[in-house]
Amino acid sequence: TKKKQWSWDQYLDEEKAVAAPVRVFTELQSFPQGRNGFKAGMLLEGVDPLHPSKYCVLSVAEVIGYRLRLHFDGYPECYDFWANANSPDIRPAGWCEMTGRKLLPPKGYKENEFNWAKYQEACGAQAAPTNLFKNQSTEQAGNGSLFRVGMKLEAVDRKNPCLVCVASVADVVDDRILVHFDNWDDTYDYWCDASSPHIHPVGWCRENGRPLTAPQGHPNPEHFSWEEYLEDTGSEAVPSQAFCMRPPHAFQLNVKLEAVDRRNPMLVRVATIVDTEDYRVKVHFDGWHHKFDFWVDSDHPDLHPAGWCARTCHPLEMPLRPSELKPAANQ
Ligand code: MLY
Repeated sequence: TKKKQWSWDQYLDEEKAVAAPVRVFTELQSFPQGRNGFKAGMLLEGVDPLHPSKYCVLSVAEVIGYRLRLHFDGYPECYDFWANANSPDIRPAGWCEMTGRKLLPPKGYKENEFNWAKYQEACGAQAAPTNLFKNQSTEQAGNGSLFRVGMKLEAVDRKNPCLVCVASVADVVDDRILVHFDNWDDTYDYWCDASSPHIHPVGWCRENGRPLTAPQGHPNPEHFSWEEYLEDTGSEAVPSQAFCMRPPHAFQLNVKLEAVDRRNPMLVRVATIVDTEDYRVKVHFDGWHHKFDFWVDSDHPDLHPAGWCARTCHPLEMPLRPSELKPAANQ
């Protein structure tokens, strides 16, 4: 059967809906300037999404439009993940060594045995040329520079968002910091910039009448004192001028956009904002059951303006039509 070509214009017309305007998206969500120059097989370094404190040896497994499937060399494919070509989480081969960071080598290699030149030769693969990395700002943008590794702050645990916890700056790269929760493993860590609504200066909870979650194993968590803790750990608080919380996002209810499908992240789907909070939006995939709706930070790099897929040569999964709704297929 002949299928009419799907178009955003026609769809918005039919649905009497509007697309979220480009200005409500961040730069990393919006239409990219250049092309995705990465090619399958290229080697690079990047942050492990499940352990954000670790930089690992990665290779490009697949390129679709402006997106990349990245593979941990030597590890099973089930750990592969998707990133945009302008992701600040990826770096050229050699970046860790140059910046004094630890690099997790491919499985089977010892940390001190790994050598990029030999590795490229051994696997007959090339490092991704540095000019492909569009993300890396060369300067520490504004307030980012006041953050120093080891300084303390109060931060939302994004896996347990009702908790504001004692945290440290674990790393600083360009204008981003790595937030680490004291005495917890790195699976709760996240990268953010000085404008993040999730980070606050020492004393914020007390000033705002909110409970502060002490470090794991703290002897007296109910009576945590920053003064004592800073003293005992020989650390400083991040200066309060470092924080510059951004204003709430400007997504309106019912606007349409393109969003990565969390259950199958190689797919980008037609979506609608069905609920909003100051810094989060609830995404619904058009034509799909509401049980697949999810809350996400409004600046998440998997949200894009309508037309992003067309512009970046990425397939767009169009909405299911009522006639296509098969109970087994979408439930
Ligand atoms: N129920 C979770 C809570 C962990 C909170 C960790 N944050 C504070 C970094 C657990 O005990 O595993």
